[in-house]
Parts: sequence; structure tokens; C-alpha cells
Amino acid sequence: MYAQELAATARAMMARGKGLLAADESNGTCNKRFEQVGIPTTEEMRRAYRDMLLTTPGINECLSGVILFDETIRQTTKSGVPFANHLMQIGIIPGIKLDKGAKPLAGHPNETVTEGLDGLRDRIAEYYQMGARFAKWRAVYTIDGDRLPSRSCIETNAHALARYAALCQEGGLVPIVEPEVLINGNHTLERSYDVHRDVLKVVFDQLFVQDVDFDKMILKPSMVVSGLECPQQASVEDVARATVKCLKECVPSAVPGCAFLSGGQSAERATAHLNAMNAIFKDELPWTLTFSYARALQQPAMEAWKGNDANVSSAQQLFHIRAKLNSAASQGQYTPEMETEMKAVTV
Ligand code: 5MM
Repeated sequence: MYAQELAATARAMMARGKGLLAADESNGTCNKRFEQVGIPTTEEMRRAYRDMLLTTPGINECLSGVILFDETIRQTTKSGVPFANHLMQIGIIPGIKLDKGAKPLAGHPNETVTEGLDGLRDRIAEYYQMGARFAKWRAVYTIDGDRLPSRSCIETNAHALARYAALCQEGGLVPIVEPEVLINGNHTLERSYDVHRDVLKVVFDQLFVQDVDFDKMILKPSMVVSGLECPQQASVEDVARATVKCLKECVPSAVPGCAFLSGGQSAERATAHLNAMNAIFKDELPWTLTFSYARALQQPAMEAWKGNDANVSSAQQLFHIRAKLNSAASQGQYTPEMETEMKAVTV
């Protein structure tokens, strides 16, 4: 029923030089980030923060879509416009987080399965009415030596991701499929590669089994990086090469694009990695490679804002610069020298 609309939306999400903002932190995660910078953890502060981000002048030149949380899609800008309508008015596609979070996986200590399938068809219909045209569901995989992730974690999450994606396509939302292999741990780049490969193979197998159309979805993968505590950190170029090699092995060319999560990398590193992939593999990639960052786009702006109206303009400038740098990286045109604009912003 929605075939043409879904394919058009997926292509629009992957428009050249644009990426996605993940602003879909659940209240728990958002409050945790607010506490770290001393912002009061109230509903109005979360609204004001999203207002600051989403009314940043010129942001529509860098963003094709924004992923919202349930609370936010029901809120309005300071001038009373529902956030989803505001985004549509400035040419940005509103999206919605559909998962209900990663919950302990029975029988598998330290592993999770993402929940939220019950009642999903009805929730999709409601969000479509509210203006959402794409959605997101995040599965989480921990690397621990050769032991984790378990087969059970990989298969259970792939099954849920595919069920979510099939329901989205039935209800008119383009599914963003997000299997996040966590950066935490002392694993090597090679181990990260193997885990990403195992995870992505099973995810695409399940998407195929459950008849998900590859040209009407977006993949949101983690990058193949060394674990944060690994003594030998891979170079930017090694990360770019390992990540693209893995995607080429696992991701069908019918998928319009991959929009990476930042996963706890520094903002600069996340931009440099994305840039290297696009610079090295220019013209050799069957899909668009762009960003769908939360922390790597928002962190400098959140720290500058501090919940204070007087800081809105500086915070917006920092957010806009980060978005422009990643827009450049999505075209392989970023250089570290471009970071100097960030330093010139006074708070
Ligand atoms: C915004 O963070 C999302 C997770 O939120 P909850 O844990 O509150 O559900 C997360 O899915 C995010 O969209 C992606 O992981 C990308 O965020 P990063 O910070 O990794 O770029």
C-alpha cells in the first residue's frame, strides 16, 4: 500500500550531503546526560533542549531527518507548533523511536534483547497520523572475549529487528534497523570485525525471511573500531577500511544507505571515520554512507546550553557546525582544520 512512498522517503533520508539527528533519547538517558552537565531533569527542560536543537537556523541544509522520542513528538516548539509539524515545515522528515529499550535476555547474563513488539501495529498507525515517516529500533550486542555476543543474543535480536521492520513497512514507516555492537571492552579491530559480520549476516537473513523490502529501509550500524580499552587503537584509515569491507560483505546493494551511530566515539573521531570511508571509497559504494549521531552531534551544544536561555545562540552555533562538519564528511570533504570554527564560538 505504501510502496512508492516508502521508497521515496528512504531515498530522501539519504539525500546527498545530509544525515540524521538521533534526538530520541528516552527520558532516562536524556536525564542522565542532563545530570552530567547540571541541567534540571524536567519535562519542560527536555522540551526546551529539543526546541533549541530543532529550531537551529540552517539545520535543514545538513539534516534530512530527526528521530524523536514519544514525549517529544507530543510536544511543541516555544511558539506552539508540534515538533513533527515544525520539522516538516523546514523540509526535515520526522521519525520516531519505536523500541521500548534493551532488557535482560533470559538465561544470558550481561546480554539484552530489545522489547517493544506488543501493540506495535497500533503505535505505528498513531505515529503515522502524527506525521512520522520513518522509525528506529536499536538492538545491542556486547563483545566479551570469544564468549559474547552469544548466538542466542544475535538470533533473538535479529528476529525482533525484522518483525519491527516488517510492521513498519506495512504501516508506512521506513524502518531504520540499528544493530549496535558496543565499543566498550578491550577487543581488537579484528574481533570487532568478526562480530559485526556475524551480527549483520543474521540480521539480513532475518530481514529476508520476513519479507522486508531492502530498498525501503535504512541500516544504522556501528563502525568497526577497536574496543575503548584495547591497548592498540586502530587508525582512522583502518577503521574506515574494516567498516566498509564488512558492510560490503553483508549489506545488499538494494539498501539505499547506512547511517552510522557514533556509539561513544568523540565527536571529532566519528566525523573523521565517516569522512575516511567516503573519501577512500568514493564512487565504489553501492549505498550512501552518512550519519545518524546522537552524542557526536549534540554533546558540544548540550554542554554550552546548560539549560540557560542566554546560551541558546552559542549552543545552536555549535550544533550547526557539528552538523556541517558531518555533512562534509558524508561527501568525503572534511578536513581536521575545519574544526577551528568550533573553537571560535564563545559561550
Ligand atoms: C539517543 O540515544 C539512543 C538510545 O537511547 P535510549 O538508550 O534512551 O533508548 C540511541 O539509540 C541512539 O539513537 C544511537 O545509539 C546513536 O546514538 P550515538 O550517541 O551512539 O550516536
